[in-house]
Amino acid sequence: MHAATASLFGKTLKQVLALGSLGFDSSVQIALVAIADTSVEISKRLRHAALDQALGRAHRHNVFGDDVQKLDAEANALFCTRLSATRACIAIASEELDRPIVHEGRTARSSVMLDPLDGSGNLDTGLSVGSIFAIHTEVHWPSLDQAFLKKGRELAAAGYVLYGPRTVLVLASSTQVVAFDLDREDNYVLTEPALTCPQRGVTYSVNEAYQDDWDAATRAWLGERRKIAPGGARASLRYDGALVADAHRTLVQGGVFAYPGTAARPDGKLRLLYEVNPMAFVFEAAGGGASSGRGSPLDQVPHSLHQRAPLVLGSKSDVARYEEVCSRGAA
Ligand code: FDP
Repeated sequence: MHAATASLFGKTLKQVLALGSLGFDSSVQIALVAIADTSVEISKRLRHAALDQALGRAHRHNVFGDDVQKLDAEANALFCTRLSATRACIAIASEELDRPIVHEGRTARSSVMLDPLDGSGNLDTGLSVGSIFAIHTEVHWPSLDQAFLKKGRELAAAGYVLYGPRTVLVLASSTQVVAFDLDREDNYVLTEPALTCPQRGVTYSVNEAYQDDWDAATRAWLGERRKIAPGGARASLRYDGALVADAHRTLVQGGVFAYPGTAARPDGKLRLLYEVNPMAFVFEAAGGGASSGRGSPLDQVPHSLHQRAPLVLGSKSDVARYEEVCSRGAA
């Protein structure tokens, strides 16, 4: 267990940040509090969404061509309003915004990237969804490129909120990962002082319906992985269809999550800045691995805000095996 965080069990997120235990500067702390407070609102909104008739389509598409749900739009507005109000935030980029929000003239230091409501295909059925965030910090007033088109490796913080039977906020610095549960008084209370991804796990998590469209190496890897898990155990398939839910299970229990590219979409579906990098940052800080086929996505210099990237996340041995098979072209 990480010595610095072992004694924090039961403390609130605000107390943990104020103690400086995770090493975040004040602009990151302020942004994190705004993100956490917004997620509490979203969690409540989700709980009563059917009763409030808040489910269903917003009848428009986002920059990716996705069918926007009413709750996607609402979650995005809640995050942007609260983050903008903190004044600690210089710029906000979101999966639901064509262009980032930029607060010119602020001396603030943090720029935030968001997937406000991930897995929104699960909304109508009441299954788990999430919010994903990542934060860069700046010393000087940045151009948009400087603010966002930086390697994921340079992130100051990243994490996600899982809205399931429990509302769980997972938060990573570059060296440690902690988790908080939302309590009855709507405080995030630390329940995992040092999350580490197990070195192996039986589960693989992938939308196998696309296998005919994967390249030969990915098909060979999955063919091998579905028969036998690392260590010789029998493999098991779990797929929730929401990245946050599938990644969280993989982080806690080990195994592997994959959203590879296909012939039609070589970069897959997941967005580098809003989904792939935040998750890769969490997994690597937790001792797991992340790959886009040729190394970690965190080492990729983004060329555009809305670019996509293939993603394999999970136990180190699983991710290493994926890279090995990809580097050979096929097993
Ligand atoms: P959704 O479209 O429901 O928002 O990138 C979004 C995402 O969900 C991820 O959360 C999820 O892992 C993936 O898409 C599921 O895509 P498939 O339906 O193609 O499996």
